[in-house]
Amino acid sequence: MSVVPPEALLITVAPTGAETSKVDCPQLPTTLEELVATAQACEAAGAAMIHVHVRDAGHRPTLDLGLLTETVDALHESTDLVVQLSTGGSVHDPLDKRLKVLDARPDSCSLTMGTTNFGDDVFSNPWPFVCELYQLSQERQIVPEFELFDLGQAHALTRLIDRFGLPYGGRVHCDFVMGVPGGMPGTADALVAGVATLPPEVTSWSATGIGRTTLAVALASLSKGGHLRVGMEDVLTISRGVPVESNAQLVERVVSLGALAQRRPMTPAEARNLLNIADAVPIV
Ligand code: KMH
Ligand code: ZN
Repeated sequence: MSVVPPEALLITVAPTGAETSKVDCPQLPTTLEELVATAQACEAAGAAMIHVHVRDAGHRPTLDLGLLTETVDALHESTDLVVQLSTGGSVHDPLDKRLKVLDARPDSCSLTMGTTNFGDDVFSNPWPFVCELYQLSQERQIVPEFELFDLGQAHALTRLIDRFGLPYGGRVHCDFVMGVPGGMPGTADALVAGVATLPPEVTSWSATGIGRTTLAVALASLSKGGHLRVGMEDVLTISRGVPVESNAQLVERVVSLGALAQRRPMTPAEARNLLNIADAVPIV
């Protein structure tokens, strides 16, 4: 049982992603210094967890293990945020490199529950890969966040838990990623259907709406008692035609929405309780 009060709202920030270029969006945090500054600003604004994609010196997405480890360490040193590394990477990353992400020892890892058309690309997550990544997260004692891009993936979570048992830590936390061209739409109706499809083992869930679905999904999630993910991985405009200035601006906006719903931001320590993540231990 979670000891976190029900009114607390987990806000996860996804500040960078792997699909937007620095040239198109100079305010995207792509260097370690920019990422740390963003993380600190978002923590101050109310975020409790950070979903991290790393870029190389040319601002390109990378799964370089040295950079991932350096990033996890830097975020642990400079913030209290729960550090979640993306195992999704970019649509071009091979499966074997995505498994290696766990070697960087994050608190949490994303784990997408199936293959999705992703615009003109394919975000590949074949069932054997899902099973291998899940078992690796159990072995390495890393708490997964199950990313659900469509309803079939919510159902696949039942199959995964039936076959391999609960995740490390015993809590089952999901994130609905809605509005990807190729996945489920970013609508209240789809969110309601998704929540109804979750297996009973789920202990918490959040939602994020891509692009113009961001507000509809955030409001629907608050209505259903869910948590929220926001960030420049998911949305680049704050209103029609107006670019997002910073990730903290997006966090501040959902803190305000949460306040209207009488939900206060969860602290990072409460998020660790919710997800049953031990205090970060330094890498030796
Ligand atoms: N970049 C997307 C193809 C994740 O981080 O786990 C996949 C993604 C999901 O962002
Ligand atoms: Zn991601």
